[in-house]
Amino acid sequence: MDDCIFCKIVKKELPSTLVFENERIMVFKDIHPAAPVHLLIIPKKHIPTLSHCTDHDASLLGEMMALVPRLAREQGMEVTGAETGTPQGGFRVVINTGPDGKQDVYHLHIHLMGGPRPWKTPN
Ligand code: DGP
Repeated sequence: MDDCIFCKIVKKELPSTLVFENERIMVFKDIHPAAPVHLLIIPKKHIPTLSHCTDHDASLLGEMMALVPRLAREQGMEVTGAETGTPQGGFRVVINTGPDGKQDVYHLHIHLMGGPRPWKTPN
């Protein structure tokens, strides 16, 4: 998509603070962080919203989601102590979808937000 901001980031026509990249996926820092750590996980191919995904995208979506614990660990926000009843750390995973879902950029992305509270976002 010629006028898609995230496609331009994928093509390196726009700068981003890159955290991870492979043939199918990019992860970079959100330009307006809502938490101490705020990453965006995107597919390199242009998919406008989660609502446009089909069974054919299951493996790509799975790969994107499977990156979350690895990124969380690398960013120091993995959950520890849950087994002993004293959980610490953690993060939120959000996919805003469509106008009612408050999506602003129409290139599928997973928000990964975490770090010590309080954050700007409610709850
Ligand atoms: P959403 O509302 O779910 O569509 O979130 C879009 C996010 O994308 C928002 O948190 C800000 C971020 N964003 C928008 N433009 C840019 C950009 O050019 N670079 C980066 N790194 N993030 C952007």
